[in-house]
Amino acid sequence: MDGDERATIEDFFAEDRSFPPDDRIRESALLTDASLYEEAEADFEAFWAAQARQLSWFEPFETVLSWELPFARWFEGGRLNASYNCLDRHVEAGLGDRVAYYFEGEPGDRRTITYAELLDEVSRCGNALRSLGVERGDRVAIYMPMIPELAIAMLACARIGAAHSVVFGGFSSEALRGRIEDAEAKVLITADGGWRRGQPVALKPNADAALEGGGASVAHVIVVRRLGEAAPDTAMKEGRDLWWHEVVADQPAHCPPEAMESEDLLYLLYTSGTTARPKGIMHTTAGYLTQVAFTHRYVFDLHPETDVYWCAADIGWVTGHSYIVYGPLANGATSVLYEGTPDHPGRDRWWSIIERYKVTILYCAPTAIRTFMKWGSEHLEAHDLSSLRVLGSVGEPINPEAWVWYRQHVGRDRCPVVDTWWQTETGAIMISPLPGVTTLKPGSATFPLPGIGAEVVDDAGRPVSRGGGYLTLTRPWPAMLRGIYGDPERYTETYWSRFPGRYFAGDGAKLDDDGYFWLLGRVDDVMNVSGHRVSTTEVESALVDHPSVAEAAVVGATDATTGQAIIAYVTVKAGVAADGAHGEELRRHVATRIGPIARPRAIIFTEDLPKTRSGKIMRRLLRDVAEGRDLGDTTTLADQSVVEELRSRAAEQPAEE
Ligand code: 7RM
Repeated sequence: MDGDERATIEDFFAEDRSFPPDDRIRESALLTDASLYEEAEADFEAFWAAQARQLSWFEPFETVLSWELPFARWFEGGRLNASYNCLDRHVEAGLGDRVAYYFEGEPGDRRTITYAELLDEVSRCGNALRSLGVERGDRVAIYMPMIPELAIAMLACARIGAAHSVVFGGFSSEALRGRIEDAEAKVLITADGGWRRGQPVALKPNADAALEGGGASVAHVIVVRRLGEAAPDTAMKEGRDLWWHEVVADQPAHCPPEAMESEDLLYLLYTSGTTARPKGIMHTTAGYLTQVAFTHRYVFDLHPETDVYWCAADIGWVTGHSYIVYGPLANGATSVLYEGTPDHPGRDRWWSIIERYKVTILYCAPTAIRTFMKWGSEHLEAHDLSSLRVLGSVGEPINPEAWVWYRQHVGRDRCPVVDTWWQTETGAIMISPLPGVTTLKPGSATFPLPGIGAEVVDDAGRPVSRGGGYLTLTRPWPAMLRGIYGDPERYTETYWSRFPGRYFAGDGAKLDDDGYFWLLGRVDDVMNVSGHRVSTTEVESALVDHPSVAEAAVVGATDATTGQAIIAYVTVKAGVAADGAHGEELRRHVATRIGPIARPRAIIFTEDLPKTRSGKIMRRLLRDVAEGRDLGDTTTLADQSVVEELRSRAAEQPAEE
């Protein structure tokens, strides 16, 4: 390129469809103009202070923000309790009979839990924890399936001022042990097991294994009886283990909430780094609650009196913490909570849930949407989805074609799709449209929310006004992580050192001519093809743009001539032939859609892609498969068999064209 410097990440994919907010949404939307953006730009601290005042405080805060880069303290001097904000204040306002959760278990069992009932249960659980010696400032580990007791346990911890550390129920006993030990948890709350694809899956044996030869800080284990007869051999250790229904049910239903300081630890959530020790991401009370409540209300245009909201994530992931538990409850919303998988007993389980509860807001991951695309739209068509009003997406870049499919088949062309970008570390949504305000472009998370500062910068940290680069955050925000538990240096080093004065999220992004943000995936995944820096997301979007493709994952494999060559793993829709001729057609399609430099060297057809439990494609594994390397640690993989399958397919591929 004539000695010119290459762009940090190049821009290939152009998407020109756009959707202004329609009248139906605008008629009742909380917000229909840019006033909130203007208010926040004029004085972002005053803006966040106004949001914080929407919470109930035992003591009002004195300062809004003290910022000693990279350490922020929000709303100091104030005292409040997260569980009080999620429960008591609604009951005191006369809303005790409002449904907090419609729970549906995978086998079809159902429970409706009102705010008054939830407050009752949380209080009993809080008293049970106190009776076992858990005090303000302690940590409690939680390892459970997606049942109401998981949310109850979290809120009970918050009520008595103990920080929870939820470990996703699909993780191994070693992962659980490591997290218990890092946090020095006093109590572990678990269950005999849960239901998955029609089968009982025991959990208590994993909890026992985690505590064997480790986890010495745990004095007691509380066990919810979820499987009952289906897990007949649940062993209970004398003196250590207690059944939830014995220790919780007998407690008084009054449990005074601790008046916590704004910056007291609310919870730890560990992110599984691929190689290094997991990082215990720290979230504190007031700033976190302020921003999750604010974003939940405005991003989904929540009308708590009438909406039925469903976030189909797992509570063990940050999306569940912020948008199944704290955000919706702080706003007095009615939510659906579903235990199981989308294909049990049939591939229309989600649509029957939406029909039954008349869900108005659905929030889920692109991986789910692409799976439904693969299965075919006939599973949706038999169901009445007319209650839906707003659709959300989170977890990965959503390819424009998947976005359009979601809008068309789930939203029946009537619902805005809000693509929400954020991380465990940010605690709450950062970049997202607002349904009544923003003109949507399929595949774009659009703009930073009011109060948020985000910029795309080049290798040298200079802001770019158009094109690709690194996504950075330019000022503190209330729900930001306060650090990595026990390791302040790692916090500074990991998030604040690559670009001085900026938080660097690890993601690539580009800005288009209208200033829209387009997320381009992790910068570690950016490929270098003959000196061109190509994002995996753009090639994947070009593949999913072909009518036969449901899902694609692209990686760069070492190549003697071009540095890296693009290898594409592709899942086709039901009924499409996955043969060599079709592979050729897809290679051509990518070259035409975004340019010859992005033409994959090989297309590998596959039924499934390796994904983490939260549904993110594991490109590292695919790179290893493509380059024939040993796979290393695959314990965070949702389905181990996928990799073996892929390895044998990759071996069938010719090395060169
Ligand atoms: C909420 C969550 C964070 C990473 C993040 C991105 C990716 C999440 C989007 C997205 C493109 C989105 N927390 N990511 N949302 N990429 N568009 N709307 O996922 O900590 O588990 O993951 O997920 O790479 O850095 S997380």
